[in-house]
Amino acid sequence: MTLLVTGGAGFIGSNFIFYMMKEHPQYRVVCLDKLTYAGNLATLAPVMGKGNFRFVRADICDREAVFRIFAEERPEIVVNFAAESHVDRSIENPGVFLQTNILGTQTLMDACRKYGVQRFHQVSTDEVYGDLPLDRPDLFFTEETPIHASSPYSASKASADLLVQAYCRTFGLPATISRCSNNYGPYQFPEKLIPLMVANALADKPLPVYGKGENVRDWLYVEDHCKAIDLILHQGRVGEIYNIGGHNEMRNIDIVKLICKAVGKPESLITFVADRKGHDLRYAIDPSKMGNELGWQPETMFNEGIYRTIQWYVDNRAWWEDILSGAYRERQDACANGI
Ligand code: NAD
Ligand code: TDX
Repeated sequence: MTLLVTGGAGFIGSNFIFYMMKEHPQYRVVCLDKLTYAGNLATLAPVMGKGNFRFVRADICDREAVFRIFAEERPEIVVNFAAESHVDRSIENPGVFLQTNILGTQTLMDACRKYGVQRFHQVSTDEVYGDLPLDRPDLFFTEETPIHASSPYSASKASADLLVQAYCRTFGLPATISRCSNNYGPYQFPEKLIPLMVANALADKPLPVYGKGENVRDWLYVEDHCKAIDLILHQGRVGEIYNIGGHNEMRNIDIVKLICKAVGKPESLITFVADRKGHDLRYAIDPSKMGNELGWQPETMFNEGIYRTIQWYVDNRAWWEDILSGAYRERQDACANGI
């Protein structure tokens, strides 16, 4: 079985590669990644030398390169994590989000059609549903909730989802889609809330909380997301959407205060800054389809996972300091061309 993972040098994709190589040691795993600012080849060091792993630097929008890799590897399963993923960047510069997240997905699906891939899985997000009000804790996103994107990022992910459904219906592409809530864990790029706050706190820098910090996110430990995708690939029904989340709603301000406490820094570092434009108020996933159909349940509770994660960033300073200094880009640009 050959599994092609796009975006595997990023946060969730790398965790997924580690998970799949541990759970399915007989699989060949090919990682296709452009190594944008968000991709870090050093993250993949634990698997780089393995005989059943190959890294290819390529852009999912580059039709010729994508088709060549499919011709060489003939993957049975393709999981698409490759995306521009940061909402704030999509507000500054939407174009590349439309290019990668929509047209890149189309290019991959065209290659899947040509080479008869058995399963194409699109890693989507709960952000395609828009947001929920703060004063209605009884409301959750189900798979039937209408798409209602708020940011250029979520609009691009929603567009890709519509295209996946269209390819499934029109061309019979054997596709599935998962929509997960906010992930946390090791190897998350230090522009996202949790790693950014840990890095800033450790350096005694201000902790920029948007607005009043009352926005709510539904946090899931990254390995639970990886396990859910593995289940969908092997037991999920083609043409279906699966919501993934662990009922772990937290206000941003409470997470930032928890981080201050965990690393022994004063809450006076917290600085309230201008709110994100169009800032979604609350995300909350109803994951009952994953539980009822596939028997999936999150294994890592937030109280345990968040401290393990904070400790990982404390113990792996070199990983994120290399990113903050920009050294990782120079090194991988010098060595990764043509891999
Ligand atoms: P990330 O930004 O950490 O990683 C993205 C990876 O994709 C990087 O390695 C980058 O180099 C690669 N990439 C970007 N453009 C590319 C292109 N054109 N061609 C090939 N590779 C390219 O993202 P992440 O947080 O790991 O998210 C992965 C996926 O999961 C995304 O599709 C995202 O929408 C989705 N998702 C993320 C979360 C979350 O909380 N992080 C939650 C739900 C869904
Ligand atoms: O400096 C910050 N201050 C702050 O208050 C940052 C970076 C974020 N925030 C807030 C904004 C959000 O309410 O924290 C919350 C989380 O922000 P992000 O880490 O940027 O994540 P979010 O916008 O919720 O999107 C994430 O989850 C869904 C991922 O980045 C997406 O790729 C995924 O689809």
